[in-house]
Amino acid sequence: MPNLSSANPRAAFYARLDQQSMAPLWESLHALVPPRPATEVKPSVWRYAQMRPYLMEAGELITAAEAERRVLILENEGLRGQAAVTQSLYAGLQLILPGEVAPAHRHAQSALRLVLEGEGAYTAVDGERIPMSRGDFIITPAHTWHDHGHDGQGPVVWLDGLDIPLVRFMGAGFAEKASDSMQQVTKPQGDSLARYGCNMVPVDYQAAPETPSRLCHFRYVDTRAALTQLLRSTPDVHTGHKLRFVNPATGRSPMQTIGTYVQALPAGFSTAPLRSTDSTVYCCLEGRGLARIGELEVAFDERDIFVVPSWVTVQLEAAVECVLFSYSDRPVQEALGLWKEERS
Ligand code: 1HN
Repeated sequence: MPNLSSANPRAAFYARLDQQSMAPLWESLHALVPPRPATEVKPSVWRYAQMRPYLMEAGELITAAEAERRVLILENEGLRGQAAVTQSLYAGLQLILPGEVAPAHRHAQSALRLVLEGEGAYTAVDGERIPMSRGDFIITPAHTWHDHGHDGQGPVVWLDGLDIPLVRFMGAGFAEKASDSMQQVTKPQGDSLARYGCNMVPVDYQAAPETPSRLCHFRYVDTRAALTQLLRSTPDVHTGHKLRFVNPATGRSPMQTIGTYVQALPAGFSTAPLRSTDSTVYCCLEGRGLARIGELEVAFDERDIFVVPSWVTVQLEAAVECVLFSYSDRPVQEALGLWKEERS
């Protein structure tokens, strides 16, 4: 490797190159094309019990309307200041209190909301109010109008997952506020679930492969019923009982940029070591256990969130029966021919 301190003519040359906004590739070639993924993302965990008081404090300091979205961002320690939980994805905890409205807007970024606590809130997506129950997962695909409200009692908290770093990287972000803070309700509650979420679609509906899902509500009652049934069969050695959510009209990911998954692990079950190129955000919906993420051992409990970076080996141990939700950029990597995994 060229050494700057012992090669002054080179150092002087580099300084002159720098003035021209140029740089010598040979100084960074191996870092640019590492032999294996070398991500800045760090294995990490956010414990719900620790985060919740801060969220409630935010609830006393600012209204949802003033904040537009009252969210505490979960920043990966390897990516501080970038609003990034992995290199491509964002995570945050959002709080809405009774009577509040988070005003209608839309943007190029796609979002998911995984409901962690409380009842009675809703997300309105393209004119339909979707009620939020614990464990439900609601999506607002790119450019769909959405607002949140809360007609019930007590705080409601959810995990927001967005593709903010990815869209920023692409320089493709647009956003727009609606003139009215709440969308006109144009569809009865349950409409999209009936049309797109019951093994049927409207008779003349044809979805192109890249079409985002018209089903935006993935109810935990349905997810849990499927997992309860699967728990009667033999789990996969590496993943337990793991399913991916789909756009029922295409069989593809509900959003093109964010893949969403759920897995059940029987009590006492340990998964065999696995690594993949998609850094993944996990949220424990039920149970508790231990995640071995590379060198780090993370004890997780209900509602805790942890990150497994790209190409870092993960092993999950369920102390009791567990349900884990997760999201990653796997569909993007697959579309680009980049995704790889290794099972040992
Ligand atoms: C957003 O629109 C929401 O709609 C949540 O609830 C978090 C973070 C960054 C940009 C837009 C929401 C967001 C966001």
